Amino acid sequence: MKNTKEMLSIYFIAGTQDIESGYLPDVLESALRAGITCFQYREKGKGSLEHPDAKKKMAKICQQLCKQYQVPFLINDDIALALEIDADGVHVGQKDQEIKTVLALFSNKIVGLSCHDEREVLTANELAGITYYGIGPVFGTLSKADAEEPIGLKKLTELKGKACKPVVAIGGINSENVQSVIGTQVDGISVISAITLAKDISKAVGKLTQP
Ligand code: 3NM
Repeated sequence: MKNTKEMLSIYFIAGTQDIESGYLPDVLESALRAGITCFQYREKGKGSLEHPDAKKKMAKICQQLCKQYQVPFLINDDIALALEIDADGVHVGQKDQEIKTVLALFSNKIVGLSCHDEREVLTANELAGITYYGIGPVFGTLSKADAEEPIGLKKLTELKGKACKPVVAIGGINSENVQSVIGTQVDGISVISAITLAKDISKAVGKLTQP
């Protein structure tokens, strides 16, 4: 992976709860084959794996696939698991582990932080070591029960302008609206359902890249 912008260009996020029928590693492998540039294992919310051993096993299968395709493998929120299996990095939210603790533990790794407003972006700008900000939700999303209010494209543009780190947009991004999101000059887009609910994953990933 050449740089962070390249890594963020088609960033796929999923956990077993996002797969309606089928097997997460099969979905992931199709997405990897189609050209996703980053994967975040996010085992969270209704229907997610609860047993730590089951989660670790699934994480390791996904990690191995990402290695095969030379795509960074990140873990959402679960710092202990990310350290234990030596993930390429972590993504944390504002309500997860304290970001300074995370940065100390992952000094040579990828660290992503979710930001939803100007205050969060400006606070994050003061910290060294964050690799990128995840900003959203841009549009309404059905994939995160406790998502904030959608911020829309204008606010996304504003927040991108304030960010001193690369930005990946998140929330409700699909083949219909992806070009409008890319038009805000963000560094990349991240999706769950645009890939997990697609009948043809290869086509779905293609539509996220080409106008
Ligand atoms: N985080 P979809 S929105 C995981 O705003 C996540 O921080 C969000 O799923 C945030 O692509 C979101 O299906 C869900 O809308 C994104």
